[in-house]
Amino acid sequence: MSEEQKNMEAERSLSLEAQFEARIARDEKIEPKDWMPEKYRKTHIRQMSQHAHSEIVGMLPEGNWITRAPSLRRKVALLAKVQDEAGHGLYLYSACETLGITRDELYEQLHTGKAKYSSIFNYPTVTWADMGAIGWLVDGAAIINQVPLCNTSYGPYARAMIRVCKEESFHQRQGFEIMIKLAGGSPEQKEMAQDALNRWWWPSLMMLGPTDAESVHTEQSMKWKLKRKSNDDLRQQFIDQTVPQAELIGLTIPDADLKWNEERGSYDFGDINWDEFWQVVKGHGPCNKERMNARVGAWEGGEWVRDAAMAYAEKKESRKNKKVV
Ligand code: BYC
Repeated sequence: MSEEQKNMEAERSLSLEAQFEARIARDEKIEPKDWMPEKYRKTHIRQMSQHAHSEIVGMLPEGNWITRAPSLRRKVALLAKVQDEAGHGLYLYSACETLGITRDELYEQLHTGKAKYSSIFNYPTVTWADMGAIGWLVDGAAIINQVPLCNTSYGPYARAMIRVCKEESFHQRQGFEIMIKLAGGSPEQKEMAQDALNRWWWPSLMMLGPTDAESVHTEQSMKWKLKRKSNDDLRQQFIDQTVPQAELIGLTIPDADLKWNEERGSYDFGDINWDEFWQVVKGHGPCNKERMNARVGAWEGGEWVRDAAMAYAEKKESRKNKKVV
């Protein structure tokens, strides 16, 4: 390319970038075939694939309890919730594919540890009350994070989020209902609910990401309207919404420093153990190995199904071609 051509190319992409920024400023949706900066494309693949992987890995801790749900009604609701999560993962993988990455590449990134998934799913589910706590707290935090994403700038992500949020809201209610029942039950049941709240509270706060001061992507993602609220704002909103719910059902949030701040109109809360968070993110949480083994095992175990489907498709195609000749 000559120097002149290079300059023309740079000028063209500058004006494309200016047009792109103007569209973002006007709150227009960016669609898959529209021009977009390479960094916008990459950061969307990063966040959306992390989200998709979280949904798929997130099925594991709850899948653990489907066969042990205490009644048929509970089993049906939990089964439906876990199936919804598979669906969310699939919409999100499809949305990622519109940005020019293949499903196989996305899986490969998860299986080799190159792509992250939410820290929260690396904790064990040891009692039935954990199903309540996950629905109430984890899905509760997810809704707070995801409702603003219905308004994100990338069209396929924003549209996927509308349905995801409706389903998350059912998940949150099924979890809270389990907690209401346990908290109002026998002393042993109430203790089980309190124990689950004690174990899931802090990881749920961490799930919303590092503090704004530590968050490397927030500034740019907010500019591109990929993120509509910062991690700290979402965390505060989650706390303010959840504390009264715990009070309503007679459970205690495990934070001695939690206190209503009249001036700010929200709760002050204690220090989050960010060392624990980063340990979990780096792969050293209580269940990271177990989760990855389950996903990689499912991928390897399903190889023969994929091979058979491909062989069948090829056979069908070659028969069709023979008929045409
Ligand atoms: N876990 O600059 P930051 C669900 C990483 S699924 C692990 O603040 P960003 C559900 C972050 O990726 C819930 N890693 O990042 C499913 C970055 O590392 P990289 C999942 C985390 O993107 C089943 C680094 O830390 N929801 O709801 O601006 C059952 C610096 O962070 C985490 C979504 O994925 C974490 N918790 O903000 C029930 C929603 N937090 O990538 C429920 C969409 C941060 O540079 N995602 N990191 O290597 C988001 O909204 C944002 O990506 C986050 C992080 C708020 C999570």
